[in-house]
Parts: sequence; C-alpha cells; structure tokens
Amino acid sequence: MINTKNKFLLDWIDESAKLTQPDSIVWIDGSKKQLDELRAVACKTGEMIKLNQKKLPGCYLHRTAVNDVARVEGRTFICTEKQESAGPTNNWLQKDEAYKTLRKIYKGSMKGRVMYVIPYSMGPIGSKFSKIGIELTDSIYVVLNMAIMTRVGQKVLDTLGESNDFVRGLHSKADLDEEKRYICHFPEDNTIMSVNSGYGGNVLLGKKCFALRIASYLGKQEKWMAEHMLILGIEDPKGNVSYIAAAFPSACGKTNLAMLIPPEIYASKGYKVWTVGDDIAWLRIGPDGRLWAVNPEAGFFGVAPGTNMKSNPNALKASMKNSIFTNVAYDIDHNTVWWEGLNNDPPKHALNWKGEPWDPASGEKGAHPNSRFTAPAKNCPCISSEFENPDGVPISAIVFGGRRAKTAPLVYQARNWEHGVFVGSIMASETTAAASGAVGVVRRDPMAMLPFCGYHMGDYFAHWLEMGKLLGDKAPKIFNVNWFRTDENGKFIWPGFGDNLRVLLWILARCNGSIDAVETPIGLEPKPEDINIDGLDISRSTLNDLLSVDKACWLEDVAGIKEFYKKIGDKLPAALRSELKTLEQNLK
Ligand code: OXD
Ligand code: MN
Repeated sequence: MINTKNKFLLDWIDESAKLTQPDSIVWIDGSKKQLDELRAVACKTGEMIKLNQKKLPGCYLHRTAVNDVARVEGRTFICTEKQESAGPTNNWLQKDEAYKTLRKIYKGSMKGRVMYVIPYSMGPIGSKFSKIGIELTDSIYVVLNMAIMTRVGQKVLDTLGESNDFVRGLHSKADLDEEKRYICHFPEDNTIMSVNSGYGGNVLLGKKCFALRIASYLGKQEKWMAEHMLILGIEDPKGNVSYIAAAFPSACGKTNLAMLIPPEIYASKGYKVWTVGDDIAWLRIGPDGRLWAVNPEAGFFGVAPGTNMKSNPNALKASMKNSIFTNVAYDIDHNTVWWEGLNNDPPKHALNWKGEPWDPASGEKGAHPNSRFTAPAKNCPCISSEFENPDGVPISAIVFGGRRAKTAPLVYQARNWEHGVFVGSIMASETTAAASGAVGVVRRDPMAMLPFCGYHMGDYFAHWLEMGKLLGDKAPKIFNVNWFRTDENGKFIWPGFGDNLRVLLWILARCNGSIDAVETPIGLEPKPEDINIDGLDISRSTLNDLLSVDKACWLEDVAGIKEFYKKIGDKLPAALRSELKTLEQNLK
C-alpha cells in the first residue's frame, strides 16, 4: 500500500479527479505483483497481447490507434504567460487560455476508467541530478511503459516527502480525437497536460515532455543542462573509460552509436564500449569543476524497424525480455513479433501493425515505420557499470552530428567552447527517402533540440555560452561528425556503425592532447593519417575526400544559417553572430 502525506500532491490528485471523474484511483507502487495484475487486465481487455513466453519472456504487444502513431509536433505547445518565453521555434499558447481549453476537454474524460497515479524519478532515486514527477493517467499501457522507462514507486514518494518540488503530469486518452489532441507544457508551473493520444512520445510524460522540455527550462534556471544526447563510455585496453555525450537529430543512428560494437581490430586489443544512455542526458558541473552526466531514463524506447543482429545486437537482445512492442507486425504461428529489417524471413501468417491479416508479398509494411520497443536498460548486454551511479559520469567530449551528403566532413573539432556552441547551433540534417516529402531538404535542428527546447532558442544558446563560462578550462571539447557523406553515385563513403569508433578515438586523443590537428576554415580537422583505416575497404584518398571542405557548399550553408538566425531574432547571442561572420570570412 502506497503512503504519502504530501498535501500538494493529494490536493492536485483530488482536483484532477474532480475534473476527469474516474471511477476509481489506483496508486502504482512499482511492485511486480501489481504490474502483473495490470498486465493481466490489459490482456483481458485486448489492450495488450501476451507474447510467446519461451521466446520472449515477459514481453507484450500493443497497438495504438491508427491515427496516433508518432509524436505530434503540430499539436505540441509551450504554454507560458508571454509568447516571448516560448520563442519563435515553439508552438505557443497563452497559459491561462490553454488551461481553459484543456479543462473543457478533460472534463469527465476518465469516466468509467481508472486513474492511475505513477510516482516516478528521472535519474537514480535520490541523486542530486534527479527530479521527481507524478503522472496521472487512464492508460495501463502508459503505466507499464513508465515502469520500464523510469524508476517508479513508494521510494519516490519517500524521497519527495512533503515537498512541492515535483512535475505534475496529467494524461488522459479521452477519445483519441486528433482535433482535440494537445501535448501542453507549462514550464512556469512545472506542469504537463497531454490529452487525446495514447502514443509513447506524447504520453510517457517522463521522456520528451519532462526530461527535455520542462527540464531544459529548469536547467536554465538552475545552471545545468537537459540535452537530447546519448552517453557512451569507451574503455581502452588499460581499462580507462572516457565518456562522450552526443546529439543527433532523428534518423541518424543514435541508439546504434550508443551501443556500438568495436570492430575486431579494436575488440581484439581490448577496447570496449559501454552504454549509459541512448536519448537524453542531464549534465551538471561536478565538485571537480568538470561536466558530469546521468541518463535520467531507465529504459530504451527504440525504433524497431532496421534493428537486427548486425545493426544493433545489443538493442535487439535488450528487447527480448520484459519489453513492450508497439505497432510491430505479429507472427500468428509463433506468437512473436516481426518488423522490416529484423531478418529476411517475414512470418508466413501474420497481422500487420493495425492488426489486419498481412501478406509480406503485398509490398505493404508489416510494422509501422515508427514502431517501437520499450526495453529495460539493464537488459542491455553493454550497459555501463556506472548507469546507476548517482554522481553520473565525467564527460570528455560533446559530439554533434547530422546527416549531410556533401557539406560536413567526417569529423571536425570546434576551436573553443564558443565556437562549439556555434557548431551545435548550426546543426542540420537532410531529409531521407524514409520520410515523406522531398529528399535532401536541409532541416536546421540546433543541438537536436528544436522540437524539445521548452523555452526561447535564443535564451537556450545564451545558456550554453553561460555554462561554458562556468566550466572554464574544464569544459569538454566540442566536435561535429557526419557519417553520411556520399560519393557521386549517392553511396555512403564511410562504413559507419562499429567503425565510427575510429573517429571517436581521434576525438578522445584530441581531448587528452595526444594528437595534433589541422586548421581549416570551419575548425580543426584530423591529419588524414591520424584516422585509422586498417582493415577498411577505403583508401587514404577517399579519407581525404571525407575530410575535404567544399567552400561553395559551405557558403550555401552560411546563407541557410543566416536565415535561421534571423528567425531566432534579437535574442540570438552576439557571440554566435560573430562566429558566423568569422566562418564566412574564412570561406571567402
Ligand atoms: C525519439 C525522438 O523518439 O527523438 O527519441 O523522436
Ligand atoms: Mn530522441
């Protein structure tokens, strides 16, 4: 039985229950017994399917409504007193107006349903990095996913005590009406309200909503950072581990990089890679003045299609126990799951992600392209021993990246922190054929935070600059990578995947000062001979191509950056404007 005397919490639950009118209220204690009971209920109602327990122990399948399969950026709002606080890159609603609109939609939305109260911690419970949230929801699917993605239960309430310092999250599926779907954030009130969706990214409120949008705002006030970054550790043959935090827009292989498998020539020498996180990093200045990071999450919410024993065996293994699959194909004969890119052997008798009979020969997809697995981090064979460390891990390098066919070289280093913030602010990725719309269109996505920053982007850049001042000479070095350069036939030049370790090792060598670099108009690049290509099917001259800076391409990019900076407006820090000028001069 759950126990709390927290008056702020009890009053808010009371108020929310009066509004949404559930039949009953159930507190989630995080126990296996309670979660098992909820799984049984969900299987009975058809909300989940219990999969083959021999092949996939503890695993379930869930299908969302067909109109509810992805994050909805157009329906995601930052709700503040003044529009300026949300800035030009966020959808904004005046906060009192938003509350008024939402109250109407929530009214009676939980009638005939149970309201579950989920106390959760982002970050190891009790760590100085960590923050507490309470999510109220009418979805068992949300409860079970939150129990994987976060730390849930009584211990969280014990840590919260009588404090008002928690993020309030109210979620109701309501009737999944797209027109009335709202994912609203009230950073000034530590509050999130999500209604008319049942899809993970919109409803697992600990993730993008709290750990990025609300937390980025809190980080600005409290002088820390919430970033859309993976965290990985690289162990050298002597057993020393160095940590890298890296930000990439969607569809750039973040989870694969976080779980990288060292190529044989490195593995045989004793190099290892350890995963701390695959999506979000909370970063603070430690007592030693360096930047330290924790992964606030406890699980992976990974994209299923394309995940296989070659691309990411660690993620695949992590998902084979105590995991929830969402919107993948269902193998009727074996009571298991399948997705495009898992293997070349689609099931003979199957249902597609919508639950309809599906013939793989039809050319239609079995799994939705954004189908997911929710897997406990501790299942991952390469999970770091520091994953639960309440003090986090010290970050040596920050890496930005994107998908650029021609512009960005394989790797370059920023000349200093300010230049590094500039490099992050001009991040961009080109659209692929996988997404709808034109191919090769450049999308600006500074620090991969465009959809996730809970306040004005100009203030966000200023916060990065301020953190650099606080860190001084202890600041991590900043780099940019591009695994996606193509040749004249549009083929990728760099092999990517495990071989990206070759680039990460150059980065670490730069961090410990053991290697020189070459000045270029855009920053510091490796001497071609300093990237190890032993055992690769590429030549030194190809490597030269990968590192070349095409001035015409870059000048075109400068024009794109100017346009983007114009959108940011007056709040764009002068330091970034001056970095842009320097870049332009260097190129001319
Ligand atoms: C995610 C995303 O789901 O960035 O992690 O879209
Ligand atoms: Mn993400």
